[in-house]
Amino acid sequence: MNREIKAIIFDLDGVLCFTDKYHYQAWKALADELGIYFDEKINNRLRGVSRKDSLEIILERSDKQYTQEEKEQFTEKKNALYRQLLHDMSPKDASEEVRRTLLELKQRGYKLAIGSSSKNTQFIINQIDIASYFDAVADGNDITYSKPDPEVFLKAAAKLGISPEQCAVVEDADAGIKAAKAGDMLAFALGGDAQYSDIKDVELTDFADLLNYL
Ligand code: B16
Ligand code: MG
Repeated sequence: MNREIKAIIFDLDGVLCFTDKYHYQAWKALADELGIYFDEKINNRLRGVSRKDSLEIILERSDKQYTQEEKEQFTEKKNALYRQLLHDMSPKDASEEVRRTLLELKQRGYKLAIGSSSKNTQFIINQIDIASYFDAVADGNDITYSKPDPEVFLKAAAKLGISPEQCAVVEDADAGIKAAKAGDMLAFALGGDAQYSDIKDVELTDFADLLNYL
């Protein structure tokens, strides 16, 4: 790597913790109610995608046209159920490997941030008790454009006061790798569909593998 990295920006869902099963349950309940087919494969397409855009992907399987107001009701309903399910999360949902690695990176002098599309980021951070590792958080509430737009990562970099080319991003979603590269950042792919990206810089074997590159 021929650039000096000063900060690392972590995606939340799929990297620091896993909320996809809760997203799945909540979207499935809504889809069932609307009589729309939905499965785990379609759910995989929602990784890193905003709530609004996720609904559009689900509605691809519907013959009906819904108004903007109806769509807003659907996303609100899904989110209410999703937040109820998030109460099941606890500090155990951030693994020892994740905690150990974050601590080591901090000790090595890196600034750490979260860059997530989720508007529930703060709630999840509190549930799994990881706030103390991070110097900044940028999330779905800070942005107009969702990944693959780089906005959320650029916001995180600005909050840290570090220039984008000195930031690395860790992502599980292809949309997140695209966002990192569009923001001129180094992109680490960790699982998900990020690992198949043609534009990722490094593919990680696991979370702690980061320590071999930084
Ligand atoms: P919310 P990330 C993303 O989080 C999820 O991967 C994606 O499935 C979800 O639709 C999106 O957040 C929005 O979440 O409904 O809570 O605002 O991977 O960017 O941390
Ligand atoms: Mg993710």
